Amino acid sequence: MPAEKPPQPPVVQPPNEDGQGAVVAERKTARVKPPALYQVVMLNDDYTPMEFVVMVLQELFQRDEATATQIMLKIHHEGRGVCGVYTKDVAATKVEMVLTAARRAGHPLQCIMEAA
Ligand code: TYC
Repeated sequence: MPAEKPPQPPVVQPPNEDGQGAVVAERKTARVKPPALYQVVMLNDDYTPMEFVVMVLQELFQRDEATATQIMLKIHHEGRGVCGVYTKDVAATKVEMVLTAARRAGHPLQCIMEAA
């Protein structure tokens, strides 16, 4: 990633003698970029039980049961599906938590993150 430019000081002209008429020029460019976003994507396999996937979507991605079931069925039919979109660190933590829960339960469930 290229080095970020140092923050620019505001362009401020001090007020006149009488304290009136200060001029503040607005910056042409915004100083902070919105954070990059990543989607957490779950992949289909033939062995992980549907109920386990629905449970993971409810507990780790705060989906209600109907939405979790819809997402699970989309993955089941299309091979992959988006569980949620997060900043980089949050997405990485979600992936790790899914994989940890799946391995503990003995399921081969796969989960990845990719730039949104
Ligand atoms: N295909 C699995 C089954 O038939 C269910 C499943 C859905 C597995 C989504 C993984 O990410 C997944 N039991």
